Amino acid sequence: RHPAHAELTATTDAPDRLDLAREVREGLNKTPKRISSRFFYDAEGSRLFAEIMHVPEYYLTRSEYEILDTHKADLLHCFSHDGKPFELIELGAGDGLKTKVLLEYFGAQNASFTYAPVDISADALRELTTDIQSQWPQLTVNPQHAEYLTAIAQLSQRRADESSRLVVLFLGSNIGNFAPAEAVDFFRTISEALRPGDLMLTGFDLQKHPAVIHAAYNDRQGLTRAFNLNLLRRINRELGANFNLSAFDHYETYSPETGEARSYLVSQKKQTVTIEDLQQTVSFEAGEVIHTEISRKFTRPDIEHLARQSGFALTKWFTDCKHYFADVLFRK
Ligand code: AVJ
Repeated sequence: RHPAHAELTATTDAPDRLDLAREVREGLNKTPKRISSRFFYDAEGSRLFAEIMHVPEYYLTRSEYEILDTHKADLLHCFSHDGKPFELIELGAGDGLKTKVLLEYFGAQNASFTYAPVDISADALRELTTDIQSQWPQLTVNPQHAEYLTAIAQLSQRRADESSRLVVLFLGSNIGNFAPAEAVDFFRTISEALRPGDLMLTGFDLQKHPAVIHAAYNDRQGLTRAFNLNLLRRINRELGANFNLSAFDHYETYSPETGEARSYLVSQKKQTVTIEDLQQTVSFEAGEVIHTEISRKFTRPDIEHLARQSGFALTKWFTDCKHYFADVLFRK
């Protein structure tokens, strides 16, 4: 497929209503109750996350932006050794805020590359694609509305150019949403789909003063709170539930011992919620929580370990001036 004007590919396996139904049926029967953060990103959730990236406490985006902007020449040199073409695949592209710094620079240097943003939010992906094609009309954009692994499997099979190198971008510390063992499995699956010489650039949020991390997930404007609560709004809309959003609160913990920031929704009172499409009622005690997200923070040894365990060599380590964040280049 070589679309001059890309469309979303037909093979869509982003989490849909049925996945949400299964997740809610199973997750709200667990103790403690839980719903995966994969379900945050409906249109409203993606919009809220785009806003979170600009709140003063959410340092992650600014730190990573600084890294990519400072090191874009070095990155291009690594991606395209000897001026060879490469295919950029971005997992969880979102609104592409940070990636545009690279696209802009790579374009200005006349680098030969294509761009395949992958996202589970169709709306975010459509906006990103339109936006990028209007800014850089010559760039080949191959958007994929899919979950990460599907996209990786497909892209490794249908490289446009057999000699081109794949460069996987996995920015924003999205890897932080995985449990440690899942992160190893995920990276191993990616490394198995790649060929020797292919690269992956991953953004990792680093461990730092716990108060700085805690504040990033508990911003004063209440955007993180709205983002977390939006999950209940989505369940109301897609599954006919009657969650009363004002009867739930946002609560965040950060443990410097495990490096895990965790988000919860807290029931403010004893209450029962009906989920019509599941023909199910769910009871909450006052103070009972639904666990909705883990955003893990890393140390350098964690990252070295992850590379080793998943069949990658850690080749470059880029960080910002505060050492809050790292973009790390792995080579297959
Ligand atoms: C998009 C997964 C990197 O965990 O920091 C932001 C999502 N959650 N605020 C993160 C998020 C609450 C974010 N990631």
